[in-house]
Amino acid sequence: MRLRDLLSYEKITLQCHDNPDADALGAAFGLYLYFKSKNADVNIIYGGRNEIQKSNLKLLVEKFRIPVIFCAERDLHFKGLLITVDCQDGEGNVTHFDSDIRGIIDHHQSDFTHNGNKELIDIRPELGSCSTLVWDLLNQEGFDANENIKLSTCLYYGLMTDTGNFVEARHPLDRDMMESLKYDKAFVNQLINSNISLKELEVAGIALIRHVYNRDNRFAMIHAKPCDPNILGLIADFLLQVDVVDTCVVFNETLDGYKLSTRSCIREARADELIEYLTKDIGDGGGHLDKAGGFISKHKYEKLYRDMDIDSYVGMRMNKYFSSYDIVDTADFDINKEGFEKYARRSVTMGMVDLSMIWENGTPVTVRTRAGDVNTRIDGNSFVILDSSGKAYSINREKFLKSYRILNSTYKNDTDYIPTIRNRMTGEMRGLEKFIKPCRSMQQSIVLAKQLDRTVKLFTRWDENGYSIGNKGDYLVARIEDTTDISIVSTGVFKKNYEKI
Ligand SMILES: [Mn+2]
Repeated sequence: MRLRDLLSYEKITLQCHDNPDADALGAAFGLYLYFKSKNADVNIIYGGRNEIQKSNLKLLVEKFRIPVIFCAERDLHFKGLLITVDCQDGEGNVTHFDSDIRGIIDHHQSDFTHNGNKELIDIRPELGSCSTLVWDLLNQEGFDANENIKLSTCLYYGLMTDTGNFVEARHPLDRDMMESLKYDKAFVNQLINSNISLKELEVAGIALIRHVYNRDNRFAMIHAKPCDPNILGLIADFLLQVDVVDTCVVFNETLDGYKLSTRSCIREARADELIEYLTKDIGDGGGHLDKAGGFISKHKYEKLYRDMDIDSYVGMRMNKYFSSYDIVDTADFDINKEGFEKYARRSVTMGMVDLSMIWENGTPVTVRTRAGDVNTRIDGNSFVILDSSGKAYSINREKFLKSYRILNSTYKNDTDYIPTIRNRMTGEMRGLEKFIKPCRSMQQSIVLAKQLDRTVKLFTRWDENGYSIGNKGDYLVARIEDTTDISIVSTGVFKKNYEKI
């Protein structure tokens, strides 16, 4: 979708979901300002039973004069194009309004198939907020959100509240936006401090009293009454501070599903992995080692767990999680006893970047790809390699020239994010694409590998705190020169890159 292509419509209506939140308002406001700057006839609306009530949202709308109109009536027809923002028509929290033609700008997993005009639909469930999506669309049109502090603050606050304080902001675009927006810090602080109503304080209090504790696996869980999703995170943060609680999950029901928030303070269980386990096949989730959040779709839940209430389900999955894996710690793991076999690595095309081509020596930089960030400092010898899954690694010039050959073709990025490089001193960001050259490993490297028949958590010596997880079917791969250097390779990547010898 390109926003400039929508300018041909004589009238544009941006519809937020009922009870709009900061993300819906921020995203709609961004679109509104762009269309307005092009002299389009544009409005922001929402329907439902209630006008905005939350004090932080009222503050936001009033202070920034977001021109949002509440439509209590249902039988309305909107001329021209109606775009649902941060939502999709047919969802429980979206009042249906009639219109000539429809579009969607949203970041929610869709339960529907949309047969409409592709140019009018942009749905990206991988993004933490709809504000991020709009920010990206605005950037494509050269519309800089930082030129309007009201807008930059709205987008920032939208992402912040939709991702539980950035905990669930896991797409590189989310981080790009978060790091580059120049927002009104004092005002965001004011918003943070008018986040909870007295009613919600009571909900949180009752929730804490009604905790369930599991002694065997040292976890606690809470089923809270309906409340703003942000409050789940607050309850979970509090719950984790209890001395006998190592991990916890707090959840509640929404119109079309359940919101969940997980926390962990132990090395053996990551909060982001817990949330993935709890939402597997029925929703999605993500976050960090210590904090994460996610969503279960009622529609999908009913299909798989019709006879189980949500409390039993969460308790069952939590217990199952703790008995679902083995631990491999490379510090005391004897590879010779484990039935590893020899494989040769096929030569595959990767990408390389000579960082000294970009900025001068001494510059601290972050290379960002879909698979994560790599921090390094440019020193004349610093190269970065992007492997076939898009993951970046640092490598020095000498080592690179010894083992790789640069190819005479162009590098193809297969992910939904174009790699970037950021100067951590100045904040300047550049697209990496034009600096990437394809390359290929010259040596055939031999490894020892073993396919997993059960989930494994791998603890390595270079990652003191975290672990990487290998699922059934994945491979443990050890370098033949150093058998304590073990990593996990997914089934698909392994089959593509290795062959048995
Ligand atoms: Mn949202």
